[in-house]
Amino acid sequence: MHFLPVLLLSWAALSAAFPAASQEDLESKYAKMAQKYLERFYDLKTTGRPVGRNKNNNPFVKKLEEMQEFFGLEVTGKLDEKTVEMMEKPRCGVQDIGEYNTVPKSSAWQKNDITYKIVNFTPDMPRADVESSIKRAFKVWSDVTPLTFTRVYQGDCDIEIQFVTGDHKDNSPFDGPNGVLAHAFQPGPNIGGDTHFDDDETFTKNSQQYNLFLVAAHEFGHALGLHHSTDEGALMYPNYPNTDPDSFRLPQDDINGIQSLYGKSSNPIQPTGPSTPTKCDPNIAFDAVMTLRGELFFFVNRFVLRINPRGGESDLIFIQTLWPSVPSDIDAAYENPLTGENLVFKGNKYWNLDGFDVSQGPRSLTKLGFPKNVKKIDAAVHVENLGKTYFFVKNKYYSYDEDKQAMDEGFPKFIAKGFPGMTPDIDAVFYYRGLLYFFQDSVQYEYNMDSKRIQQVLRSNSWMGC
Ligand SMILES: [Ca+2]
Ligand SMILES: [Ca+2]
Ligand SMILES: [Ca+2]
Ligand SMILES: [Zn+2]
Ligand SMILES: [Zn+2]
Repeated sequence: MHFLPVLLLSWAALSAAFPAASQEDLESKYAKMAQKYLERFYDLKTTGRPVGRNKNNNPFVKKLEEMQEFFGLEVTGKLDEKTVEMMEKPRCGVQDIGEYNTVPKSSAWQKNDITYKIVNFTPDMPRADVESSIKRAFKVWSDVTPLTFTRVYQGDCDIEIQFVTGDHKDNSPFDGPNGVLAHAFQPGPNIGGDTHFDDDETFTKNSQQYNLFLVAAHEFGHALGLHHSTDEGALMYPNYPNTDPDSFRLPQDDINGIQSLYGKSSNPIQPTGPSTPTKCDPNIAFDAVMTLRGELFFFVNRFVLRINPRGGESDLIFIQTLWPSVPSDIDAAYENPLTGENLVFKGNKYWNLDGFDVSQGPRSLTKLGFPKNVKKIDAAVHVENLGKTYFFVKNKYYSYDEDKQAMDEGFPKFIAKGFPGMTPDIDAVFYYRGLLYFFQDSVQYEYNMDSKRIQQVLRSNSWMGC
């Protein structure tokens, strides 16, 4: 069985590419790809018959719905655009369902000291980089458990690490570039724990795809007994993560998973990890909020919640997916509709965005006229009808004139003077339809600039349609 890598094309692009093809032709094209995906990852039995999608009790539809549910997509039982897009993402070769083969659910090693062997190397990277990536990937797990990992060079070991291509005699052939990146076996004797990387991929030690450390850390989760997680921020989510490998921290979902198998770390201070934000969490707080071409972007740690304020549709996306060079945990962001640019801030640096491109940066805050002692700003907003951008820093604010491209004289001023009713330490602010929306922890203030007062106190997630 060969899983063909599928190009990332939207429906529109495909229609343009094949103007003569009917919609049914296109759907059947995807149906074949989807059939293979579901056979591979959702244990759909091969029928050999063409796929009918609209019948009741159709195993294909059942499995498709299971897949949509796993990924948090709308469960339609149909091959819609979002489902096809999800299926085209590079991912791990292990199935997304708990019970499979003869391996019992959540098996774990019956010991804490695990041995591994690097059987061969990839030509993509210097050996030393492969070794350090593998070592760091094991450390991710040993940091949060009593587990230890010792490399052996010969004889028996628990986890054999290999770079292979195509059919490599374990009934799970690899598929050439993209598609499946690697797979690993549950703990157990012989092939148990073994981890295989598809060497038709290009592995790297930087943020280019595919970072070996990130892929290995995920696979070792399987080699230690973890299944896939539906938490899209988790390391054990099936798809390749769009996250900066250098600043990687093991998410809390994975910490909870591995500790349920092996117990807590012996470290006196228990490690914790980032949690994936849920938009309807009543306590959600935001790092920054901005408008961008009619949509709202709420930044939370590694993520941005993208909201259509009219349609109520929302998407949780890694910041890095949209703007690869913009870091996590940003401080502030705003849109300047005059220039069509957005600026995002972290520490004493900022980046210029042109839609979904990073057009410039990082540059230093002093470029905007901030004094050197301003090391970071809390929040920023552009007020269209005044042509001013306000920057909030602790209990004060600065006013920047976008026409003159200079700070206004006489600033900073106290927030309490310019925005009566507002208190220091603003988390985030944005401007929408003539009003300002300030955020402090889980509270949002709708502020009228003309009457200089708070019109409404709202939950921070009032825009999320919860
Ligand atoms: Ca083994
Ligand atoms: Ca592959
Ligand atoms: Ca902030
Ligand atoms: Zn996996
Ligand atoms: Zn294999």
